[in-house]
Amino acid sequence: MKNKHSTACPRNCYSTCSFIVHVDDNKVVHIEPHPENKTTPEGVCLKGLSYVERANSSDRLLYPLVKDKETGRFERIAWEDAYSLLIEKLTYFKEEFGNHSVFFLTGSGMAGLLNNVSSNFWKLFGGCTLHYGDLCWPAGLEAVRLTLGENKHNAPWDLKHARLIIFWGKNPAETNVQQMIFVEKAQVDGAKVIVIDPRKTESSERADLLIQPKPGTDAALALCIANILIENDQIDNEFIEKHVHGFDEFKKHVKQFSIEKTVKITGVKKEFILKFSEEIGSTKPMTIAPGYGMQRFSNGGQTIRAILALQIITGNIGKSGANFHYANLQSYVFDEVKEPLSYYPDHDNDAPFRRSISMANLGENMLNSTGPELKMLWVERGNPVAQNPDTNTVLAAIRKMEYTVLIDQFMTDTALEADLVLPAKNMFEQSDIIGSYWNPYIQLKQKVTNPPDEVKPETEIYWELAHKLGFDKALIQENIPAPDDESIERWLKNILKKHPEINWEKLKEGPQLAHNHEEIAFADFKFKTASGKIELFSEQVEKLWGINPLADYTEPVENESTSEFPLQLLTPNTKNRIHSQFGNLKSISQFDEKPFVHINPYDAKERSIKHGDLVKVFNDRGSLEIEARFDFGLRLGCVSIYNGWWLQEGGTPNLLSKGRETDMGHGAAFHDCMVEVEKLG
Ligand SMILES: Nc1nc2c(c(=O)[nH]1)N[C@H]1C(S)=C(S)[C@@H](COP(=O)(O)OP(=O)(O)OC[C@H]3O[C@@H](n4cnc5c(=O)[nH]c(N)nc54)[C@H](O)[C@@H]3O)O[C@H]1N2
Ligand SMILES: Nc1nc2c(c(=O)[nH]1)N[C@H]1C(S)=C(S)[C@@H](COP(=O)(O)OP(=O)(O)OC[C@H]3O[C@@H](n4cnc5c(=O)[nH]c(N)nc54)[C@H](O)[C@@H]3O)O[C@H]1N2
Ligand SMILES: [Mo]
Repeated sequence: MKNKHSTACPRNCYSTCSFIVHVDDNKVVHIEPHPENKTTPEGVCLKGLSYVERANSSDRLLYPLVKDKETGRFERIAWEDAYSLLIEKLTYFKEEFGNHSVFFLTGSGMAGLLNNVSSNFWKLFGGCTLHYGDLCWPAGLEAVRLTLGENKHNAPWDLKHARLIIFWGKNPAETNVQQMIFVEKAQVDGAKVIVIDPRKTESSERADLLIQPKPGTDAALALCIANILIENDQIDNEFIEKHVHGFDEFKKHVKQFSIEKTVKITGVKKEFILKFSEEIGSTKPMTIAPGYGMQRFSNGGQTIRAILALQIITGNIGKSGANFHYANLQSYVFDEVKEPLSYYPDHDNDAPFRRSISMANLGENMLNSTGPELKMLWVERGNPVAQNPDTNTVLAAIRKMEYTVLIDQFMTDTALEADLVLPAKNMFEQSDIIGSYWNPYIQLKQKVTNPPDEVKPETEIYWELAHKLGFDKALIQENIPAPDDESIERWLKNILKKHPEINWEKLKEGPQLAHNHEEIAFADFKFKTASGKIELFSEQVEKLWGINPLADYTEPVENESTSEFPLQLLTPNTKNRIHSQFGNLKSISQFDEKPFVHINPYDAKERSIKHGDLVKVFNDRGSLEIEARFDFGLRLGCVSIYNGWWLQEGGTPNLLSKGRETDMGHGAAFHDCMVEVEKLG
């Protein structure tokens, strides 16, 4: 039977597209744009289109697999046997070593409110070890929260009113393709676009100016520009007077960032610095869209604060076309705390959990866990072997576990390390509600097909386990929905009860604007900071993170002078994958089958490397043997490998990165990473 349904993409991506799926005989056969989402009118990207292949892929995991300890091979087992193993292991580790010997690890592979069911299960279990911080964006979130009070920005479509758009360490032409629609509209109306990125990117190809600083030095560049703008009185004094706390201290502080000093730190020519500050000083309204890539340094939080300061001192806040586009959490209406308190590991808001493992330091923290030692690992929606820093240490930590359970759709690098692999549902096989960190919509990702016979959504696994473990029936009923569609719907509608403004029937038709959506963020000039004003000087920054209350520049911990390796490794995102997903599909791998490293031909020449040569990229943490590709647009001294590649495909760049936290927010400083490249053969 053929039919059509509205749904939305649950991947961890700015765009969070709405789309319509055509289903024929329980198979997804076609995907088309959803006309009602104002931010994604042109439809999904190639990854979205590849869902047709992904849903029906012959590589999908379709039944439970257990590893034969002797041969290392996986063998199919029945669900009843898988449950028996799970009960046996969970009971054993809990009784012998305490429930905190079980570590529940999740990644960002699938969004949705039903993910909370897993926490409910682990609470009923008596608690377990969790992790804090995350791999993605927390340094910047914390930087914006402590400066503006909240993470929100103008409606995405308002960007067309900006006259100056600065993509600072963001590459939306690949990572937020839908944003380019509004950039083009602004450009048609005469807007200028500036890109700040050590790489020449698809976004910079559309720009009027590209500035290529040395990675990790952007704070110095921003503070220098602030100094020039203040000296030239190209700032909004009235705005500062009314809404800004700490301007005098800031003004004094930025004097140290002279042009000469900044040229030395950033490697950006004086003429470029002057041109850049002239554009900022003379063009309004201005929107800066800083990316998440740039905050993956040990100085990432302060870098975001320094760039945000330019938005503030020029008065480009609270107006059409004028705002700081970091993250828009206006559709995160279901989170009890918008700014997750789990960023503070000692915060005791969930007493039965022990939050001792840092996502950034996953490998080391797991290896060194005591009281009790970790014994059993349960991974869901994540691929930490490929995506967490320092793959070799992560591998050692997982291999030290006595038992590892993993739920996924495919046999990933992390799945290969597990003792028991359970098949995961895909986005079409269970309904759920999702938000977005860019567009202001709340959406229903609808169930449109039944999962294959032996694929069970996580909620069903928890439901069965909770019963088999003999947990209190009333508590199970309350916390974990029964497997049938009605119970799932009831569970979701129950959450909606607290939000009468969101209508279930309307959600089935398409995206709904979050009721608290503000077209222009901060138009009321109310800032939820300690002082009630925008904080250029933040005592909280010092108190919570022990760093300068003013935005400051410090060198990345790993750099040319602290490392014996001369090249700076960048590991950005790429168009046709979301992190470690999609690369295994033919519609995606037809473009690139194996990982490769981009290198500037001059750096390559010094090493006698030619385009297409097999090279070794290495440091003291690990190495990859991959193809070298010339990139004339890459800043000298930098090399770049997209993140997301699997070990099975030829290696993840995280073999080279170090587990290290950012200066605030407990993010991961992937880009504090020096390497060397040498020709092989
Ligand atoms: N297609 C696609 N889209 C995605 C994703 C994906 O994997 N694929 N992932 C989603 C997720 S989870 C995230 S976090 C976002 C991230 O997407 P973005 O915010 O765009 O971040 P990145 O791609 O990590 O980095 C963006 C740019 O920052 C540059 N950069 C690195 N270091 C520096 C620096 O020191 N200074 C400056 N100025 N620039 C620097 C890189 O060269 C890169 O071009 O994308 C989301 N969207
Ligand atoms: N070197 C370097 N490393 C990075 C980054 C970088 O810039 N550089 N970026 C970091 C960032 S920003 C992020 S967000 C992380 C992302 O890394 P992760 O959080 O690990 O996310 P993904 O790789 O997108 O997906 C993880 C897995 O979830 C699985 N999955 C999908 N849907 C479901 C489901 O419904 N159930 C279950 N059980 N599994 C499912 C997918 O098949 C996939 O194997 O990577 C980080 N790693
Ligand atoms: Mo991310």
